[in-house]
Order: sequence, then C-alpha cells, then structure tokens
Amino acid sequence: MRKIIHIDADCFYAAVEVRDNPKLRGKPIAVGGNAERRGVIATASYEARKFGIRSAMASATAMRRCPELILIPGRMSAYREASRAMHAIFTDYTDLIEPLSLDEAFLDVSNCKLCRGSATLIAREIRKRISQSIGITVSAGIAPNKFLAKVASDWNKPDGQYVITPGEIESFLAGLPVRKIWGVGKVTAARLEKVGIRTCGDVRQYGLFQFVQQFGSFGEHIHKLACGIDDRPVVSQWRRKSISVENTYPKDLADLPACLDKLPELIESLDRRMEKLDQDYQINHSFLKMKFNDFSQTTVERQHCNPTLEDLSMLCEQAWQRGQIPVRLLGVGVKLNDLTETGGQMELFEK
Ligand code: DCP
Ligand code: MG
Repeated sequence: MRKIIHIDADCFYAAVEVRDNPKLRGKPIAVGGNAERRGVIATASYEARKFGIRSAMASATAMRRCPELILIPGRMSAYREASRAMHAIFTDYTDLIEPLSLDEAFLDVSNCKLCRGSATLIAREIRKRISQSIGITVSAGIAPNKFLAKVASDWNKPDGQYVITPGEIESFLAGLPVRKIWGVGKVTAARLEKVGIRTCGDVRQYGLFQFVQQFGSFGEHIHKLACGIDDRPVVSQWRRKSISVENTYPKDLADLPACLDKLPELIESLDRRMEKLDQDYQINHSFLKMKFNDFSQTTVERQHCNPTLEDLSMLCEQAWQRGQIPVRLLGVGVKLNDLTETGGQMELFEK
C-alpha cells in the first residue's frame, strides 16, 4: 500500500502578497490584470472569495462584485521563489516528488522513515515548516493513491489536512460527486446524471463491463477511480544536485578534536541517505559546512568521487582554521553529477 501526499498552497499568489505586505491581511485582495485593460483574476484571498471572486474571472467583474477589492499585479519571481522553497522542504522526505504547478505537488512517502513513517505526521510537519519558514499556508491530502490524495487536500482547505486510510476509501467515495474525478467535466457529468449517476457510489453500482459498454474507454477510467483504484505512480522529473546532513549541537563543540569526533556519525547518516540514490548519480565533490558560535559560517569542498573519513577530516581542519572558535553546527555532504542529464552512462564511457 502506497502513502501519497498531495500538497496545495492556499490562495497561493495572494498568500505571498499578504506575507510581503502584512497591511493586506484580512482584506479582500486579488492578484490579476488591470480591470481597464481587460485583465483577469489569477487568484483571490479567502476574504475576496466571499464576494464570489474566482480565478479566471474578468477583473472588471471582480471589481463590480467587490468595489473595495485590492487588485495587485503579479510578481512571478516571488511565487517561483516560494515554490522552490517548498520543494526544498519536500526533498527532506522523499525524492519522489511530482509538481503539478508552482503551488501543487504529489509526494510518494511510502519509503520515508521520518516521523515514524507516518504520512499523517509527515504532512503535518511539512505544513508547519512551510508556514514557519516560507510564511504561507498549504493544505494536504493523505491517501493510498494520487486521485484520493488530491481530492482529500481540498477537504480541509485552507491550512488543513485530511487523511483517507485504506479502510475509509469506500465510505469516502460513496457520496463523492463524480465531478471530482479528473477529466469529468460538465458534459460527462450531465451524461452520467441522465442515467441516475451522481456520485462515485452510484458508479460502483454498475459492473465495470456494463459501464464500459455504455460509456466507452473513458468509462473504464471513471469506473476505476470511482472504486478508489488508481495505480498511477508519482513521477519525479526532479533530480538532486547534492545531498547532505547537518546537526546543530545542544552544546557548542569547543575545539577541532571535538569536531572531528562528530564526523563518523555524520558520515554514517550521510551514507544512509546516499543508499537511497539511484545508480544514475555520481559524486563529484564532497563538502563540509561549519557554523561557529558567532553564527558566521564557512564551507570547504574538494573534488572526490567517494569521500572517506580522512578526506572529510581534512576538510574539517581547513574549516576550523578559518574560525578557531567554538562550533554550533557541522554538516557534511556531496555534490552530484546526474548521469541521465549528461546523456547516460554508456555515452560517458564511449567518449
Ligand atoms: N492561477 C492562475 N490562473 C488560474 C488558476 C490559478 O494564474 N486560472 C495561479 C494563481 C494561484 C495559483 O495558480 O494562486 C495556484 O492555483 P490554485 O488553483 O491552487 O489556487 P490557489 O492556490 O490560489 O487557491 P486554493 O487555496 O483554492 O488552492
Ligand atoms: Mg492552491
């Protein structure tokens, strides 16, 4: 049984605007094009949604519905930056990340050992970290497959999460409108409604064979999802550039020997993380990060294809020489070549 999390930020562009200008908090705002220039709304804050303002609506219509609406032009670079920061948090839990848009992604956390392996706790921790370090809220759906996780992330929006355990799938789907199924738009929904099908539960009343006969091959897709069956994998196109571990120590490390003492356990947890990498990664550098107790920090790196304790001890000594005061944080890591990007291993050997 897989554990899939679907994350979706709450009124994403608007949330970034409110974060960067707290005076906007609690007010009806929207991000979008100028009403005079036939602009459209990209998104609206929840306060603005109370007036019926929605994505893709003409800005002129939005202004009519809510004359005090504060309309803000978009800042794509800020949204991209927030999206990147969210992604960086996801990578602490899994490499199987499939972004659907800037503010939305599937995570397959089936093999994640953090948070006692509980997807519910992982989602909660991710949401907390995003809110604390990025300053926006996201909602999450947790389920055994993508379809259910995506539906679930909408259930307790904003700033909430919803879990569908395997045992709850049937009752969850019983009352779920077929419109919630991907690809079922107005037209299909109307066709289904004609034969009395309104919910996924209604679809289940039909056998698969009968359903396909009546609705064609798309019927098979609908029937499977309505029964809670969705085997589509989380497809990650994202590739790592580096992998690292670090630790902030409860008591500062007083001197170089104290730092060197901590290296073996850091290397061990780095090794554990590297075991999960696929064969298409190749190490090209190793690095060591040191943060001193005055909060200054330094990183030293060296070309290596497989760093040993001796190699990292040397880096540690170099880093220490740059500060020579107690150390609060130590980190070790490697930078990676992605062989799938350089044309694959075979080609490398043939050159
Ligand atoms: N977006 C857009 N045009 C649309 C829909 C969305 O430009 N027609 C942009 C603005 C949104 C972002 O994409 O902030 C994310 O889209 P969502 O559908 O996830 O909507 P929000 O995150 O804004 O709101 P919600 O809280 O409902 O997820
Ligand atoms: Mg969103």
